[in-house]
This record gives sequence, C-alpha cells and structure tokens, in this order.
Amino acid sequence: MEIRSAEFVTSLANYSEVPPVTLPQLAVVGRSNVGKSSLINVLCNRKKLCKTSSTPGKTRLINLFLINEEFHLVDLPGYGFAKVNKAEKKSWGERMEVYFSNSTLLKHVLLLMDIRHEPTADDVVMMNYLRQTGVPFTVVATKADQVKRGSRGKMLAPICRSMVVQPWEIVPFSSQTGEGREALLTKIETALFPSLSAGEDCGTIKTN
Ligand SMILES: Nc1nc2c(ncn2[C@@H]2O[C@H](COP(=O)(O)OP(=O)(O)OP(=O)(O)O)[C@@H](O)[C@H]2O)c(=O)[nH]1
Ligand SMILES: [Mg+2]
Repeated sequence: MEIRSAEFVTSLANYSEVPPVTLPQLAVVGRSNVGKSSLINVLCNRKKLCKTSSTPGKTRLINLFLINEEFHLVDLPGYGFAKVNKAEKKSWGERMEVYFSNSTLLKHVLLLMDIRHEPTADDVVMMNYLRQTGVPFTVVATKADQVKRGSRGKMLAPICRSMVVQPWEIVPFSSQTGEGREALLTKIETALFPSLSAGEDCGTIKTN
C-alpha cells in the first residue's frame, strides 16, 4: 500500500462530536512522547501533518486524518503523561472510553511502545482493554534507531512479555530512518482491506 493523499480532517475533544462517517479507521495509541505523531508523519510522507514535540502531552485532542480518501487515521492523545493531575487522567480515560465504545468502524490499532523502555502499567491497561474489546492491534516498537541491532532481541523481550505477543509480531519502527514503514503499510492494508491484500487470483473461480 502507498499513501497517495493525507488530509487533516478535524480535532475533537470528544469523539462523540464527530459526524457520522462510514470509512474504516486505524487508531494510533501509546504513551505521551512515544512517537505517535512522528510515526503518522512518516507513514504519510509528510513533515508537518501532525504536530510533534519533545514536550510530552502535545496531542491533547483526537486528531482525524483522511488517507487516500479510503480510511481515517486517528491520532489519540497520549497517556501516562506525568504532569497531568488526577482529574485530567480521569477525563482522558473517559474520552478514550467514548472513542472506543463509539468507533464501530475501528478496524485496527497501532499500539506504540518505546523500544528502550519496559511497558508501564498504563501500557498493560491499554493492551488488556484492546484484547477485551476485541480490536486487533499491532505493537510497534518506536525509536528503533536508538538501539543497536545486536541488542534488539534483549530490548524487545520485556515488551513481548508484558504485551503477550511474539517477537516477530512486533514492528520495530524509526521515524528518523524510516525503518518499519513498509512493514506497517502492509499491515495496515491487510487489516483494513483484507480482500485487496488476499491476492489477485482471489475472485477467480475456475470451472471445468
Ligand atoms: N530518535 C528518535 N526520536 C523520535 C522518534 N519518533 C519520535 N521521536 C522524538 O520523540 C519526541 C516525541 O515525538 P511525538 O511524535 O511528538 O510523540 P507523541 O507520541 O505524538 O507525543 P504526544 O503527542 O505528547 O502524546 C519528539 O522529540 C520526536 O522527535 C524516532 O523514531 N527516533
Ligand atoms: Mg502527538
């Protein structure tokens, strides 16, 4: 899959504000500062589609992008941002509940983890939530440029354990080098448009 067009649609404080749309959705979730907005920019080949920042908590709203006029990419606010108070944390949780319980069009989630850090309790809560709601997800290990290739296995082990996934199911990704971009685009196509990626012969029924 190649991304031919990417347009910002809207920023929402609450997903319930969104007008009814019928396109499939792909959401990007993860801790604050993990690289969600950077990943979206790299996937879309656009430097400034999403605002990125070295200050955690930059994305406070739900940002919706229209990709190839075929699906919506949803940049969700990051969690685990140390500086938020209890009330903000609660409001984040409520907004996510509203998003997940209203998004019948959500087909797949990219769950981002920094390759250098052990998953936090918040990451585990998110993963369990996705498993309970039955939304398929892919774990993406971001900032892969920050670890040597030789120590990848060691870095991925705690992520595999906490997320209950196999190492080969994780996509190492770097927004600096573009590593993992192709792998993710293939995953996205399979997840959102399974009939397209099932092979060209699919529709042909041979008769004698
Ligand atoms: N080395 C390296 N740095 C990265 C990578 N991806 C993101 N960063 C840096 O990490 C910081 C946070 O990136 P963002 O993309 O804004 O992270 P975010 O998850 O959208 O953050 P919030 O919106 O606060 O939740 C920025 O300083 C980025 O330049 C990567 O693959 N490699
Ligand atoms: Mg962001």
